[in-house]
Amino acid sequence: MNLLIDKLKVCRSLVILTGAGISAESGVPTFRGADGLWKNYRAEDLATPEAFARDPKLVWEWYEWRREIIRQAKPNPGHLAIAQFEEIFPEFLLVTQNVDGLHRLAGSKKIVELHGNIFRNKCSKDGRIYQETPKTDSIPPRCECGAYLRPDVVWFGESLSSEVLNEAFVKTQSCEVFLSIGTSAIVHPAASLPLLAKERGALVGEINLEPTPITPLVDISIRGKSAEILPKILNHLSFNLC
Ligand code: BJW
Repeated sequence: MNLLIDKLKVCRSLVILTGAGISAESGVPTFRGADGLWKNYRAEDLATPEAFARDPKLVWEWYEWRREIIRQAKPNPGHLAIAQFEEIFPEFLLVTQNVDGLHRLAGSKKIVELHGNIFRNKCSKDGRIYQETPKTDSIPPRCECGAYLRPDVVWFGESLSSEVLNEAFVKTQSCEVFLSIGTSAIVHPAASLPLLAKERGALVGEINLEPTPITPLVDISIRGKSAEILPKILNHLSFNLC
């Protein structure tokens, strides 16, 4: 961890990629692993356009269940530390795969949400965005055009917003330090970002409970809980500013 802190002390541009692990200590289940969200279902049964077409009620109810868990959750010290990093580094971008909105609640502003936001909905036919869920007996609710609404998230096989993806790639190409935090680093294109950063000469660090496919490639790998490690790193950096 000391090497990472030393590098961060002289670094002007930082990009952070987060995944479900950063929200684990807020009580939001991760996707994979023993207690993961897929444990009772296969991803293809829930997080694909085909699954929604096949069984819209099942998919909608799974998301409603997750929304209820996330509504009860609060940002943890890991989210809060990342929000502070934004104040320290002149060039900063937080790229999150999470759809839970906890980074924004923690105060992060320089953020792109690669996989959308679970609380927004969109029409499955015309793409019209609904910031809130209309009150109705229909499950899923319907758009004014009559088609079902779905959560405004990115499912397998769907393209990410090109604007959002472009910002993530541009900042990753030029950052001095890239941190991958709480992600299994298997879902693309997010998982390509640390590799790109490494290729372009950035120092790449990883904070995770377990090894991931990128562990052998990163410069610094820190094992542990992000909600414990990130505040420690922040303490060293804030002290340095005085
Ligand atoms: C802790 C911790 C603590 C726990 N502290 N750590 C290139 C190669 C191969 C395949 C592809 C490719 N390019 C595209 C694909 C296909 C596909 C893909 O990547 N498949 C892979 C599975 C192989 N990608 C796509 O389809 C993407 N679309 C796309 O690329 O379009 C163009 C295209 C299409 C088709 C073919 C080619 C090109 C879209 C991906 C959308 C992903 N969507 C989901 C659901 C979002 C909505 C929802 O929330 O329901 O996004 S899937 C799910 O996985 C979710 C997550 O954001 C994403 C990543 O998961 P994450 O965050 O890493 O969570 P976990 O659970 O996997 O890991 C948690 C980690 O935390 C673990 O490592 C723990 O150890 C750790 N941890 N507690 C620190 N306290």
